[in-house]
Amino acid sequence: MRIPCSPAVVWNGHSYSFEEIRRWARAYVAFLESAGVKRGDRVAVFAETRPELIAAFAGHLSSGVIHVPINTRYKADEARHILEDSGAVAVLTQEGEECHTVLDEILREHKPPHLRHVLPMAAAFPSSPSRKSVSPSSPSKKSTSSTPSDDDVAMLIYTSGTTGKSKGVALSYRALEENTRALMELWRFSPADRLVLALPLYHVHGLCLGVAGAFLTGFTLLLEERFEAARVVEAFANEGATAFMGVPTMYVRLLDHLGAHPETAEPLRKARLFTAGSAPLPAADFAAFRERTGHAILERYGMTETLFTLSNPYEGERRPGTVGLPVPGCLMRLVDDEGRDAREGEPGEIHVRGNGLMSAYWGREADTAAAFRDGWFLTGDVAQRDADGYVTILGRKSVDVIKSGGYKISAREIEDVLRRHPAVKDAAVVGLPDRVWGQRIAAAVVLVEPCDAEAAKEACEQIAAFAASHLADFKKPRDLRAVTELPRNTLGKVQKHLLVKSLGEGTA
Ligand code: MCA
Ligand code: AMP
Repeated sequence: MRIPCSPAVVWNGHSYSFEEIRRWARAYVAFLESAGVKRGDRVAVFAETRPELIAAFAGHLSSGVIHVPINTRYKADEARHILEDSGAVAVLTQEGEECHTVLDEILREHKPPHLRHVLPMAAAFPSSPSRKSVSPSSPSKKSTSSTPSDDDVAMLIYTSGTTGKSKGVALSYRALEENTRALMELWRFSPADRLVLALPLYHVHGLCLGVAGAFLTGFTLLLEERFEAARVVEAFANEGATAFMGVPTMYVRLLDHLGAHPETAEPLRKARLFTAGSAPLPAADFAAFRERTGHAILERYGMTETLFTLSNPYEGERRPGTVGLPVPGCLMRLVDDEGRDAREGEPGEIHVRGNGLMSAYWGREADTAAAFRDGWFLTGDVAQRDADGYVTILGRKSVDVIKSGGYKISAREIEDVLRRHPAVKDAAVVGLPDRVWGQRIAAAVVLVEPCDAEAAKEACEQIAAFAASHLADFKKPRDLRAVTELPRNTLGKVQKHLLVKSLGEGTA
């Protein structure tokens, strides 16, 4: 991927040009080479957002090292799984951060077998991006690795599914470049744009549409370590921001902020574009945002395995509650339970072909084969199509896949953790509807020893604390209750829709 020569990143008031990022990336690649890291090796990044992460991604892309970002909220078990499963030979980390402490814990307990290097940020990058080199190798020396080819794996992004452990989605250079370019063109991004990027850099939403988008288009990233509504507004008021991409939870928070400080809506009116994705944007929030800012949020749909496949138009109607039409280079079918194309207005599973399809689930041939039928990727999402082609997402085939705050969460993974607690005989996890988070995690547990209400409450507190110590905060059950038994059908399968009802009504 060619990296342009214009302003690249603004961070804490400092501006870094693409040339500076490129130089930084070259020095970093030389540093990796001096550590024996080769093309095709996996290098994990387990550190909070900062400009070095942009340079690390650029360095990995330019040298054929496979980029493996790890969610910075992860606890030791979760991060260890990614390090082991990806076979990462090195991990980039920032001393003093929580991720570094988690990494220490992982290394203390049992070092992932392939992991040879822990790369502290300070050693991997010079203190100033304009400094020439920090490595024994010359930064100007041409990389010993040959240029990666389009079909090489550019990155492994871990995502949850219906099974317990997350899977590494292998995305090629071609998928990354072609799909991102299609979206950038569709949404008219240009070097004149300044995108407020407060999305995490370990998922494709922020990494592809944000960072790779900037690499391909040459726009400027107004980079934020984390999302804060006030900072987003500030970027539009004082830093020339033109665009923002967010998950629906961020828009809920922005709306709350605009409600509390109505005067801050004015600078947002000047913006060029607001996009939303990763979870359904409620039509009411679309309407409220339009009323406050004059902007119709452009909602689109995607998935780590397929990248971004459906989008409302840039020009033309952005229809609330829908995810629009296929992105150029993508095809979509809606397939009913009988395997036939669903009729207009009828529900069907979204099957996708297109420029952003993953190469494979890393090291999982059977899972990869099961995810495709005749070259179509089966998303598990259910939708319907209007007469004029607009697609409305209706839900998911599996209740075991939960989206909370834009994060995909496996109910099974949480259940597996709950069942490891000695007081738990059985457990079931569901997502309950939630205005802010989209879905909120709730759990019902059957205790090993039946007990009175007071003792059950105490046991639940202990189980919740146990879950919280093993799971990232966003996976932690927000509501955990003891029940005498789980509702099961005659085949023994937990009837989760009944649990959604009883936990939602507080009757479980
Ligand atoms: C945090 N809290 C929650 C949750 N997460 N409560 C309920 N449910 C949750 N899921 C609570 C915390 O416990 C804390 O509570 C308070 O909220 C603030 O937590 P914090 O972690 O600081 O929240 P945050 O950092 O502000 O995070 C909210 C967020 C974040 C910014 C919306 O969730 C986020 O960045 N989401 C984006 C994920 C993403 O990029 N997804 C894209 C995947 P207390 O204050 O009581 O301690 S890619 C994808 O989906 C496809 C391809 C696509 O189409 O894009
Ligand atoms: P992830 O695995 O994190 O990439 O999440 C992908 C999933 O997010 C999709 O399969 C959908 O269930 C959901 N998703 C993404 N965008 C939207 C959207 N605009 N509306 C509804 N669901 C969405």
